[in-house]
Amino acid sequence: MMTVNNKTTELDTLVVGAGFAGIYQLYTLRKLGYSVRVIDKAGGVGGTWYWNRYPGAMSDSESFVYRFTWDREDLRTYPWSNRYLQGPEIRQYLEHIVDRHDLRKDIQLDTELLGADWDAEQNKWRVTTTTNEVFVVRYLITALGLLSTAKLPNIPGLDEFQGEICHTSAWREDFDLTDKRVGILGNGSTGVQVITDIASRVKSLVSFQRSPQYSVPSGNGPVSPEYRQGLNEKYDEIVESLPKTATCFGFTESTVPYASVDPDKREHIFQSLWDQGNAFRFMFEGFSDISTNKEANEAACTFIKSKIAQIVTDPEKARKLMPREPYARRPLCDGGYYKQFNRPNVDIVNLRDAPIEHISATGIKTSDGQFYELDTLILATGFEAVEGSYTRVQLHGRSGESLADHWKNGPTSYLGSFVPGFPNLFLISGPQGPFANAPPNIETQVKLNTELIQRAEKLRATGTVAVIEAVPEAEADWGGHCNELAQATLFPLIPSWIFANVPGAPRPIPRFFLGGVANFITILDGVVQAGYDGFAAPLGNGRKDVCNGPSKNGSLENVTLEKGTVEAALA
Ligand code: NA7
Repeated sequence: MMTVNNKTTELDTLVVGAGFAGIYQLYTLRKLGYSVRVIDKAGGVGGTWYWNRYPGAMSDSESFVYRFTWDREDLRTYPWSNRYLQGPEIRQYLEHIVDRHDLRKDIQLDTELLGADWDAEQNKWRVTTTTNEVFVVRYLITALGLLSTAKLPNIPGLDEFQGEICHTSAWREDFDLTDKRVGILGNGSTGVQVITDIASRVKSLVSFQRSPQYSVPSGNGPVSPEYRQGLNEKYDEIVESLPKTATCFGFTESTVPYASVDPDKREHIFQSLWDQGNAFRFMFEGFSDISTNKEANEAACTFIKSKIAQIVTDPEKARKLMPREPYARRPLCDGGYYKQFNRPNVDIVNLRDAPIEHISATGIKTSDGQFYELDTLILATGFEAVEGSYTRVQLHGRSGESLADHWKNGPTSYLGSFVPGFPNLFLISGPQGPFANAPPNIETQVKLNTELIQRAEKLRATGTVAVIEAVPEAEADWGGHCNELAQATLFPLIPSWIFANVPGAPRPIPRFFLGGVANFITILDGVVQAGYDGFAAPLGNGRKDVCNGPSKNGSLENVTLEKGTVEAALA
């Protein structure tokens, strides 16, 4: 029998994941003098952008806000040339940050987290990885990403397909689509980007769509040196404004309800949003209630549908591309998606009209008897979102309960990061954290983690053992608050990765805090001011009624809830 000699490494903190979150967390903790290492299963930094190398991969947050805000000099000097960053540019940017701040020496690549167990005697996590190294650490910070476990479709015959097949998050760079007959499953953000990018160079492209979606122009294009200069001059102002907004996309969300606007001006507002581009602007900058009020939402739907009808010349293709649902998913934007369907080599199959019957060695057969011969099948079928990032690892808390077991009734946390029974564990972008532009959103969470660790370490220096642990009531209160906020929107009307469907639960459970970053920060301030409300003593005050305290002020202010709309639709 072979004996494996494990190497044990003791550290203050282990961070798992070398994307935006892991990199910033490493930076903050190292600056404070703590011993910290980042591990990542990838062979490079970048997190989600390391893996998602599919054609057309682009962030749809604008370039000026898709970066760290804490390095003001770099904000002004790092070059970028378009309104949005492509995937490779984001990887290069993160590589640059890692080098600029000399972080690479504490990043250990090709090392996958397998599991971790809380040792209640030592108050430490014992972490196992795919290398033979065991980490014994006081703090374990998981920065695994919201969307990192690929979701593969369960379609009869998928395994029989003899052509090339690839999920977009496992894209091989030698995957050549030139002159191929390509089928693509999925038309979320990823599918829309892939279709737009490859339509012109493949022999044929069939987009198999279960739920056609609303997409608006991104408005991508080069930025002028004058634009960049102007931006540089007001970067401080921009950075300070971001946490005062709900989505942190670099604009201020409207406070004007649709119904209050003169009917003659409404169309003009939609048109100017369409002309300007950007999905989140379209949903949140023109009117305050597109995502919360049925009439406002229907108006946005009608506007986008009229654009689809204008752009797509074949009425049958246009019919199939028309969304049949409210505009209540993560909003999408594109660089000319709908017009790709005017190409003779591009077609759409609406799977609600004709579901897939099976996949064979050579293609896809739908229930209307059609057979689509394919050389290549692209799966743009999304991710096991949020808690799905944790299903492949074994994390056991104080009682031995696994995180997966803890979430058997739905993914929950306190403040998006803390789970009772899992002391000194921090989930960056964990369940029920804010839904917003990732880098600034992550910065807020990293700052909170860092502050809590400092507080615990100060207590430890005085001889007081203090773990950072949410009390169960805080988690329950937070979950209730997230649910209340979600029900005040139209998002629960649509099954999407924003919600988890838990068997037996009366309604889908929100995977996010939909109250916006500004309100989230107000809540965090309230938590801190109240003596670390909702965290167990001695670090916190151990209070139970977290959301009834000063933090309650942070509810979604602009929501105009149509009472009963969501309940009725879900009944
Ligand atoms: P999404 O947004 O979850 O989209 C997945 C797409 O795949 C969506 O169109 C799904 O249709 C479709 N899908 C999933 N399973 C199937 C099966 N079995 N058959 C047919 N179609 C299927 O993932 P993305 O990767 O596009 O985007 C994820 C986020 O990453 C994105 O929003 C950014 O924030 C970054 P459905 O809608 O479920 O009918």
